[in-house]
Amino acid sequence: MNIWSSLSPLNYIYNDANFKGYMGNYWDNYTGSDIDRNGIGDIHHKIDSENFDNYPLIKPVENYIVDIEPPTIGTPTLSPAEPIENLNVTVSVEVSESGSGVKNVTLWFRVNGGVWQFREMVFEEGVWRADIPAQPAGSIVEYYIEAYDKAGNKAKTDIYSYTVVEAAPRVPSIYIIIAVVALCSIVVVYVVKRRKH
Ligand SMILES: [Ca+2]
Ligand SMILES: [Ca+2]
Repeated sequence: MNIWSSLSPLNYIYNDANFKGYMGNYWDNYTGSDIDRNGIGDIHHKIDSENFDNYPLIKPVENYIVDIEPPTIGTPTLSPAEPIENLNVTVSVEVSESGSGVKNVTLWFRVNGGVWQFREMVFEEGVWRADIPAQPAGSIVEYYIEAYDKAGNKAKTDIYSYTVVEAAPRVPSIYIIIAVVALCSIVVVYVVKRRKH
């Protein structure tokens, strides 16, 4: 007896919906129906007295997209590269996909070991982006990225982390103005004094 269908369940798209299941062959003399509309005949197809296809395709193969490869997620980058207190951090990442196409990319993060939260990433200028909200200095932020293709294959990165640093202390502008004025006065006095000699 031969095997007439896939050895394991496959992710596939049929009529714009995704399914997971065993897939057989297309037989133009198959007489069964497809009540549950998954593209697979609801009863087996009898090939001869010894051979059956338990998962006959209800339509020719070109009506199915089989995709068993999950998307590939690149290494994410942060902006700013060194996260500072009170500033959102934008996470950007490239995702490549063959087969059914990317369905969604999600950024998961947690702060100081708290509850995992997520943001849906948005595709713009060739990369997927989402923001991690601003955190106080010293916070440890862990994050990872998850991507699904349209056939339901899932990819996930390692967990990355960063520690939020303090913003550099800024000199209030009034002190800069005073310093500049003071410096100019010294120069003026010096020049005037030299001319008197
Ligand atoms: Ca069916
Ligand atoms: Ca794929």
